[in-house]
Amino acid sequence: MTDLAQLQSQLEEMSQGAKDIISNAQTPEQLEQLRLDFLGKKGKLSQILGAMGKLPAPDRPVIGALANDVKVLVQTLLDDRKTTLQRLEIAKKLEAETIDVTMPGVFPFLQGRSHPITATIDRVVDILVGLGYTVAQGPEVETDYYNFEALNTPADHPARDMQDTFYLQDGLLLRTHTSSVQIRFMEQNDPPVRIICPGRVYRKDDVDATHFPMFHQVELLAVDEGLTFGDLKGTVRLFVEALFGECEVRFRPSFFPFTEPSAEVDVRWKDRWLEIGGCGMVDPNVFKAVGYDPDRYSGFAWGLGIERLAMVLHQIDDIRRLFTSDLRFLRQF
Ligand code: FA5
Repeated sequence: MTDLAQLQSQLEEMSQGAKDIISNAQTPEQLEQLRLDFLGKKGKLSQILGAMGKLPAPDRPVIGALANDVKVLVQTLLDDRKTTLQRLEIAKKLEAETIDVTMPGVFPFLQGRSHPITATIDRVVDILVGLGYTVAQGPEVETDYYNFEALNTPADHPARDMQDTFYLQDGLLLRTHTSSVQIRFMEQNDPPVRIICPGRVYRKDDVDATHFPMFHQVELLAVDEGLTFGDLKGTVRLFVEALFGECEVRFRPSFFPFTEPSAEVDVRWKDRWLEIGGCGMVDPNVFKAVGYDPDRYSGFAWGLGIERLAMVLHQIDDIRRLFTSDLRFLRQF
């Protein structure tokens, strides 16, 4: 005999039981099984509703309403538990897949590095900026005026033969030295001057162990009242020692049209002297070309060959090695 109270208590029991069982389900599969057990065609709720037909007609809506409440409750419990299980799953995955970005990579990463010429320029610039110089730049395609004329080297001057020039069209040329930047800077700036100009230069030189048709120089120019050759020598020595450490330096009297007196700077390397650059006191004619008063100002300048510095620094016996892109060579630096 089925009566109202019996079905009511069965529904109560079902909703109580569902709360415990569903909140303990551990997998989506278990949840699906519970859904079938409670709400499926042959599930508990169907069985209870099946018995409803035997109730007196006025009691049926009471059970119908209660059964509906239980159905909604069970469905809500199933949905909530499903969401909880999904969250737990994600948290578990995140923990398992945590990436330690500080771990070294599995593959040997190929690490880039500076070319020895670039690295040498960087070191040279660092040292000279440390001495108070600032970097100035100029074009590699120059006019005859900036490369020669304003540097006290007119067209018929025999010193033009010292630097065999690549001429371009329309009176242009590839600068043969960074000294052209001296003129460009002084034209635009009043003294005092303390600049360096690292850059590429070009000459029709025959290639050998110490010469290449394209190479790098770093120009230095200081202009002020009262600068002397002693200041120039001191600066060269300070620079060479900062770059190479203890090392023998020699000043050889020389000639440049734009400096007077002039000297070549040699560094002792592998039991022989290697010329690293030229230097001297700025010629008064150069000051006149840029509108500086030569009676008031004096200055010194140098142009050092970067490749030669790199050769001494790294014991490189042939300049061509710096330009052949041989990785076996480059990977040593
Ligand atoms: C000059 O170029 C002058 N402008 C330097 C200078 C500047 C003197 C300011 C006075 C005042 P020189 O031609 O000697 O000088 O070249 C300077 C340095 O460039 C050389 O000592 C050498 O280290 C380097 N050099 C010259 N020709 C080559 C070449 N073909 N390949 C590699 N390095 C070179």
